[in-house]
Amino acid sequence: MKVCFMGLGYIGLPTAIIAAGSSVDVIGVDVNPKVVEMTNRGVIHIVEPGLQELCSEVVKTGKLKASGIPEESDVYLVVVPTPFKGNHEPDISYVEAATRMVAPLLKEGDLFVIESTSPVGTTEKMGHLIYALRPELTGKVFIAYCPERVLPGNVIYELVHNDRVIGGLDKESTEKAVQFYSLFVKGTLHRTNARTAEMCKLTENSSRDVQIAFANELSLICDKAGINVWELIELANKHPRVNILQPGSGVGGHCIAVDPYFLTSEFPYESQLISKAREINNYKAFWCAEKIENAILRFLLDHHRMPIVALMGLAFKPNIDDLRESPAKYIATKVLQRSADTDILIVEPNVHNHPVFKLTPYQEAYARANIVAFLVAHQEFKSLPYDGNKVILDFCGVYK
Ligand code: SAJ
Repeated sequence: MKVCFMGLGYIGLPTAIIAAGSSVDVIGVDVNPKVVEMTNRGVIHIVEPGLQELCSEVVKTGKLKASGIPEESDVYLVVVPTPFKGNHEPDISYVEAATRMVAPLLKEGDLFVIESTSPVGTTEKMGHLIYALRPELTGKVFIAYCPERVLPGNVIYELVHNDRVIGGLDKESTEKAVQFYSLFVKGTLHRTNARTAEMCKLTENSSRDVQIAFANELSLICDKAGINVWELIELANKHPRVNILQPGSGVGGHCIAVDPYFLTSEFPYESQLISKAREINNYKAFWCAEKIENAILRFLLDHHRMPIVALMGLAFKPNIDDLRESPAKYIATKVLQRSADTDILIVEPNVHNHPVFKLTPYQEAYARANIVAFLVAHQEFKSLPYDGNKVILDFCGVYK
């Protein structure tokens, strides 16, 4: 069996590698020539624990090849980004472009699956597009939606062990997709229809966003009330039916900070809570930036000189190199703009070079700074000894 992955990004690449480790031959397609070239050398272009070793292996054995254009296969998986445009409306143009690329290659009995997070109804739309482009195949291709659910940083384990929700445009498509995923997924494969599967993905991420917003709201209340929010949450979570998440510098990444808008843009009147959670989580990053700027002013008033400030972390969450929709990046940009006359050291241990930010090693930045703002709870930071002579703004519980 040959499988064509459209997209070799944070989800497409690991899934292609895991699939290639099972009994199938994989062709991975990406529009970025650098990604194609690196993958063909067996080198991964993302940071993900354990993935490099697996990639070298499947490229060496010839089970995974990369290319800029798709090849005729038996299964096609669309794993491209779905960002939003303008007014937080989902942009499915990459999904559509990938569908248009594979349509000419499809033959009777092939399986076409969308994994990209998509607004409800996208799989139906792509089904119509395929049959408009290839009318002779109408009803003869199996078409399904199966959202990915893996957590960056733990992708290899979760790709194999997480349960999956699989929804076909018809029962036969669901069954065909279940057969395919059972080649490399050990978790349970739950059958449904395409619309429910699409909605399920949006529900999962919106649910997490709402829960994090609650933790972030508590952190704002606690800051005003002079209460340690980390201790508070730990104590409240001792209740058998309470399970509060952790506050941080905001919510980032390409999933949780994006997917709820797929619901709020389409169902604006019905999604009041989801919409408010987005507002709170966005506001938290703004609030952190204000706190840092206030600390700089306070230092200036107290010491009659500008402080050295260390901003610790740029990634959207701990122990990864992914800066997409990162609240820490937003905070750093804002503080740099507003405090141009201050010596600001930017730290991100998981990134070597950044085109915009000049990066400083974390130990050096911590040692030199008068004000240290922890924006991401990277593992490395936890080994830094707490220095009471510095102003420490611990937004993400490094020292909790
Ligand atoms: N965060 C907090 N407090 C927490 C947990 C997370 O502030 O207690 C922040 C993180 O720092 C980060 C953001 O939330 O900025 C999102 O991080 P995350 O770890 O919650 O989620 P992602 O974006 O890495 O992955 C999510 C996962 N979805 C759910 O947990 C419901 C993952 O399973 C999905 O596959 C992924 O989105 C996706 O691709 O949709």
